[in-house]
Amino acid sequence: MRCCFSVRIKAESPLQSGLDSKYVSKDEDNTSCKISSVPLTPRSEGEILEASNLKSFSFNELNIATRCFRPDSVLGEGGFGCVFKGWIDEQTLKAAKPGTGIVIAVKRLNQEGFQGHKEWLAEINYLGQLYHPNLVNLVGYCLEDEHRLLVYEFMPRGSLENHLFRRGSHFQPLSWNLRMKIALGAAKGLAYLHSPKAKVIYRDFKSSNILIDSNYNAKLSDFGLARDGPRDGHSHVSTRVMGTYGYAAPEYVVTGHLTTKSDVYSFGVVLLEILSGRRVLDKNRPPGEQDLIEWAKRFLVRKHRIVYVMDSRIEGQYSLGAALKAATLAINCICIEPRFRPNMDEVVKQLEQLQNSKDTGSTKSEVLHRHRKKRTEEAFNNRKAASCPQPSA
Ligand code: ACK
Repeated sequence: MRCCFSVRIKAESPLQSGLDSKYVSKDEDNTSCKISSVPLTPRSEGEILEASNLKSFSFNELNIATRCFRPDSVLGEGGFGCVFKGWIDEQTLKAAKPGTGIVIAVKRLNQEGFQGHKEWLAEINYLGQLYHPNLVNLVGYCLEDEHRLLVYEFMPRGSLENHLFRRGSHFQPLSWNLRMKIALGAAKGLAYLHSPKAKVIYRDFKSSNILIDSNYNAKLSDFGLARDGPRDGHSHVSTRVMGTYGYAAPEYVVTGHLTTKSDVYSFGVVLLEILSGRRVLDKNRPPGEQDLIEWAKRFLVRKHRIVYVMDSRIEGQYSLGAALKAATLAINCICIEPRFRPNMDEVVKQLEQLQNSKDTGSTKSEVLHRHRKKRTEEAFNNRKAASCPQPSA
């Protein structure tokens, strides 16, 4: 069981009153969605729940499905509460014996948690109506007395955060190819949210909200902070500042003006985490390295220094050209001026090109060259640190 390390900026999510209607029906192959143009605007809790087409579970059903929320059924813990593993029948969606039927993940709202009923409702409002292969599938919910639960498809490989940052000899670091696959999947999910079909700003894009299935397909989860995008003629949505430190776009933190480019910034931060294997904010690192963006910027301004940002555990799995393209994309996404950030369709295009290019493996000489440069730079830095010690924090 793990805890959510990141710090939410604010957790109170005012669910806006004007929710666009997005009535979604899945295509037969479950890969695309249609949104009817019914000009209805669900506002009340009852309307949102009704419009969602989700299964309403009783607390008792979920109690049985998770074997009474046994501690050994816990998959993890977030700001919302704990997530439990459970089983339901594929046809009837009723609780099934462990090991039979389909596996589900049951998120149980922590009564004392800082995420509340409004975020629970926002999750149902968005995930209950939007469908895309790169969004986690919400199966149903439970609203009974003080109980608030959400039932999702089970994502066997957990979160990207877990894969990138867990350490231990028995954990294999994600390969370069899988990192790029996950980045592309997450980018597609975000691009779909920003598309005219959905028009949603996700607002909490971070590695702990990206879940991974058995084939390393990435799916976005946790729509508690999502908002409808700006309406016609408006450039942004004004909101209270919410999200997670490190991932939230600077202009949004300062002005409260939310645009799709705020999500693009967060995507750039996650892409940097993917490339470097470092958390965006990490108090356990030496001063000067705790803020990933500040630290990485020093290296990312010069082409030949990009290797110093890359996760040393995947050395030799990518070419310098591919690393350069991915790092340049990350830099563009975290550009201080939102206008100069690419939109998510462009991000998807660039990541697709990166995947399709033959330019993935390093040549032997490239790897040797890189090793040599890295050793030289490290020796240089060590000498510099010895002669000029850092002031203590
Ligand atoms: O990284 P993890 O193992 O994957 O720990 C977190 C934790 O719960 C809090 O979010 C895990 N989790 C969340 N949703 C799911 C899901 N649908 N399937 C599997 N694990 C999940 C997540």
